[in-house]
Amino acid sequence: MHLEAKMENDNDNNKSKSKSKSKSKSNKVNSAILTSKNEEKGSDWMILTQYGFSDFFKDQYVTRLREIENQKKDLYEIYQPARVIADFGQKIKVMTEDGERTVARPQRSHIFDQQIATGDWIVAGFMNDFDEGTVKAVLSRMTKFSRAAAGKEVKEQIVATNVDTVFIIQSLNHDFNMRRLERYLVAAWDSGANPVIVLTKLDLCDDVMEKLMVVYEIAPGVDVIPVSSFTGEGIKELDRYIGIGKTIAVMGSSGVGKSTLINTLIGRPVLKTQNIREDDSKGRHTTTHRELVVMENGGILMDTPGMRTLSLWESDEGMEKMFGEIERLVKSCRFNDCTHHNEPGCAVQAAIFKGELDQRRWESWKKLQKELRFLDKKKDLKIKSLDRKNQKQPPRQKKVNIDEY
Ligand SMILES: Nc1nc2c(ncn2[C@@H]2O[C@H](COP(=O)(O)OP(=O)(O)OP(=O)(O)O)[C@@H](O)[C@H]2O)c(=O)[nH]1
Ligand SMILES: [Mg+2]
Ligand SMILES: [Zn+2]
Repeated sequence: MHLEAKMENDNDNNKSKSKSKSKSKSNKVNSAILTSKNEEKGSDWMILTQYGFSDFFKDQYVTRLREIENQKKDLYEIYQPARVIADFGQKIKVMTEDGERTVARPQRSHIFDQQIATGDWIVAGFMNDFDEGTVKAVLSRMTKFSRAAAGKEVKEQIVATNVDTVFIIQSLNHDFNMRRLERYLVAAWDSGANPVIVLTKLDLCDDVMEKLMVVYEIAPGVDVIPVSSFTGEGIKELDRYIGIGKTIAVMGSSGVGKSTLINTLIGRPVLKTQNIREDDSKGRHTTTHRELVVMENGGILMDTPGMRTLSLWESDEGMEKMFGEIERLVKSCRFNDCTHHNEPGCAVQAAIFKGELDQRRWESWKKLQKELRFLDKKKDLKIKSLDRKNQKQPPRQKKVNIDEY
């Protein structure tokens, strides 16, 4: 069933169940009051462990829970740790130890100046078993995959959080684009997660070895796995990244076969998929929201909508990991302010001339650097304008009337 529809049904079911569950409700109140005590005793969190509730989050939860309980306004409010498993805009679907629930997206305020993204761990507050809950706190993240939001405003868009491995997907027939792949790799490294390149639609490709060589060249040290969801070839190779409580985010352009791959790994068609367009081989943006699916034998997979563009938000480790040799060359030019065009002693031009640096790779680095520098400037301007706004106007000088003397 499609998740949005399922969510409505779940709510209906919850409503109809609520009466019969009224007894268990009071138990739940008790169990929730016990929640904080459970942590101290070492609750086993059977379900949430499968969703990645590690000590890193448990410790934070215990601390935040104490703070929240100290400020508790409503005696009947129950607090639970929860993971964001799907984001529908105003409604956020979370997994708790008692199963799936819905919480409302908090309005931006001084408490919630941070975004909530799929993958986040939160402290959720519930008044009863069936109503929508509220977000009391967002726990610090282990990893965060961001991009610059589309549009004029300088804004970070958090794509996914608390991800261990990013499967960067490109298909071996269409959408085989190394410049795009470089972007994804930079963003993935910067997120703190481990990137793995997964090349799909192996059954439709006649020159796999050639394509693999091209990829190896731009991403040395990164695992590259060609697979076919249709024939099953290569799929077993992905097992090594899958583990209980480990989150894998599947990212790439529309139509490359992200949802199909997740369905293949799960073994059932849990996610909707759709043919790519015949005229231009582009995807149809079938997946519209981010969503976590847990595999029966452990492992968490996050499906994401195809991204049209991936504009970098910030980079420090990512550029170094991806273009380390260029960053070193640039520093070894004779002049500090070398523009790397035709200055004497330019290490970059020398490397290109000797065939040690690929011209396209150099162009790619320049483009990404330019983009990042432009973004930095825009961020600076934004900070300055916010500072100006926040700066209190100096108190007006009282006009001194000479007659007062
Ligand atoms: N031949 C072949 N086709 C595949 C393979 N994997 C996916 N496809 C097809 O590619 C098309 C797009 O697949 P999806 O899984 O919907 O692609 P997606 O990346 O999730 O796309 P969005 O949700 O739009 O981002 C479907 O028609 C799939 O059947 C594969 O390994 N081989
Ligand atoms: Mg999809
Ligand atoms: Zn130079």
